[in-house]
Amino acid sequence: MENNEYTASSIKVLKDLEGVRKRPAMYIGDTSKRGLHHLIFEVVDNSIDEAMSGYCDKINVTVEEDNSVVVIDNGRGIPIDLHKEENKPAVEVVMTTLHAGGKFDSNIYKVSGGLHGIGVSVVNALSSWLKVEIARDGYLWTQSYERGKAVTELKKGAVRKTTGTKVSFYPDPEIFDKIEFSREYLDERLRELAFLNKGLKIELDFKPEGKVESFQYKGGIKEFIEYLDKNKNPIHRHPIYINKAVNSCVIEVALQFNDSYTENIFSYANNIRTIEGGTHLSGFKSALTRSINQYAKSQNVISSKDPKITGNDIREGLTAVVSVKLPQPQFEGQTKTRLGDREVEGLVASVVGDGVSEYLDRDPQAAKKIINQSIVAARSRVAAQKARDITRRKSALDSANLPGKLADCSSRDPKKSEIFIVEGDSAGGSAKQGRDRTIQAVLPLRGKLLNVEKTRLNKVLGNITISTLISSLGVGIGKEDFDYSKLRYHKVIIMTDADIDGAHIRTLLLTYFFRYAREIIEKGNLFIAHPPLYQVSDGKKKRWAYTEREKEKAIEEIGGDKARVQRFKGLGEMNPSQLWETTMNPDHRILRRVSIEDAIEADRMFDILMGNAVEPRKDFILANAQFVENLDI
Ligand code: 0RA
Repeated sequence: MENNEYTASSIKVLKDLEGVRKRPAMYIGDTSKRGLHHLIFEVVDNSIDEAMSGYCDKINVTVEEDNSVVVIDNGRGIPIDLHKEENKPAVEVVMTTLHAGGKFDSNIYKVSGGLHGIGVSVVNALSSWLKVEIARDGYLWTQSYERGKAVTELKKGAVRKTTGTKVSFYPDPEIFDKIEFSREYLDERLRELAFLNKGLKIELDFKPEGKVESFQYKGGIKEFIEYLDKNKNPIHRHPIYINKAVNSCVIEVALQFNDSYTENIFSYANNIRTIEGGTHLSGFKSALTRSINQYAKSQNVISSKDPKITGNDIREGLTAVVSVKLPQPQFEGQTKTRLGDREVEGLVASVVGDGVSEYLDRDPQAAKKIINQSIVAARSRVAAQKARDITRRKSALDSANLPGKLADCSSRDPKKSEIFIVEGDSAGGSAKQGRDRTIQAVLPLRGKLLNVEKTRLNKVLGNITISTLISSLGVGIGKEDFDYSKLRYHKVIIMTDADIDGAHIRTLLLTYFFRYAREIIEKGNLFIAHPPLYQVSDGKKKRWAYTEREKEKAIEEIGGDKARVQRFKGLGEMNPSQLWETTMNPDHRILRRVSIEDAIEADRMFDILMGNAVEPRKDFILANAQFVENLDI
């Protein structure tokens, strides 16, 4: 009987993990870059759980030369005692059963194994080998697995006084497209985790590049703010920092105002980025609005002619991080990244209200600057509203009233339609003649495009080039006006020259989309055209080359000595049929889709590119590569 039971449960375990191998995407999202990195983050999340419960203060991540991974923490160690029902050591159950972690676990702020965490057994199932080493109960214990199955017993080794867990694994090449980790990708998430878990030391030893990095922030998210705003000018010295535990909820908030016009709030629940916001974020916003208004009123600084200060006014130039930790967070929304727990809203609002009011009372000079900035924002909002009304009247967003420069397509189906945003009139002319006019619209941009990063909304709207763009796309601008559902083309393609001016215009356009029409990027509608770099010919045969390698190949094919190589400088050098053939024809063109992989880095990048700090701009080319991925050939 005993024996039978044991066998039955083993079979169930086996079936579980086989399911993971059959449908890995169900557990880790995909089997490309993101899913691969998820394996490391899953193991790290388990260590983070130990840290959040106060048992661990150091995590080491090593990526070896061969891209195997080692994660070491100094937590309590995975329990090794016998699990009665399964008749196996607890660690083996944790490693070979889906979501087994929770059963043993007393950690209250768990992230792993929950809705987002997948459980370390999934990492085991998707690794060709995995080895766990545990220091616990006075000894070192080890067990090895292959593709999710134990291949050794749990072995008791040398005497050890310390505690901790070491998990080493190699992602299974049968599952993953490519086994190669990206240091930048790991870097960003590990740094973020270190900010969110004050004092925790996380080390990344990335052997393929011979680079070791250490993240530890005694100031927690206060230092996160300083990191985010490195290239901005704060209007008061130190971030406002609030850290309080109420009931079983830990609330940590840091905020600082700078002289830019953008709002930049990152919210988290149990270290998970809540992209869709939720109750913690709304509690934060309402408390901030209330405290600032209350203070302004008490100081009698608002004249009767001034408009009422709204939340949006206050949040102009605000950078904030809102991080809450709670026992069982409820995640809602399309991507399960909105915190749903109702009671959190009031808790955060009361903690933030007290904290902000106290700060304003204590530092009247900073308070004055913050209030002033809000008043100016409110005034220019009213001015912007007027400008917006004018823009709307001038160029109503229906197709009957599109800007003159736009050569529209005949299709009215956004799913099939594309718009090429082209630099300069001559390239614009070629594009208009060369295009497929049923589905391709062309908008030539003339004159200087406004640097939206340095400009307030009403001025952005007054700028003729931007308003032509907005009315062509059909989407409107500004927090209240933007409407994705009105987008008239589902492929928005930026087509600029491959020179410095082209790069500049492209960056300005990207900034506009990032700041004012981010949904177009997020939904995957923004692309960059990729004209060829060279033409190789012998006078008769002609080849286009898009990369250095293609150029070499073309030279070979055309016959070495006879081949003449011409570098393409501008789109204007192509006639309409060449432009169509090389860059616009959906059958052979290369489009690169613009993506925002990491909003934190994207934001910093646009500050660097467009903001005031000159020095970091040198990194431009490097950083830019991150946001544009090859796709859609
Ligand atoms: C189950 C229960 C406990 C800890 C862990 C798992 C644990 C898992 C991992 C994975 C990597 N590092 C880890 N550290 C701990 C709780 C142990 C207890 O109550 O003593």
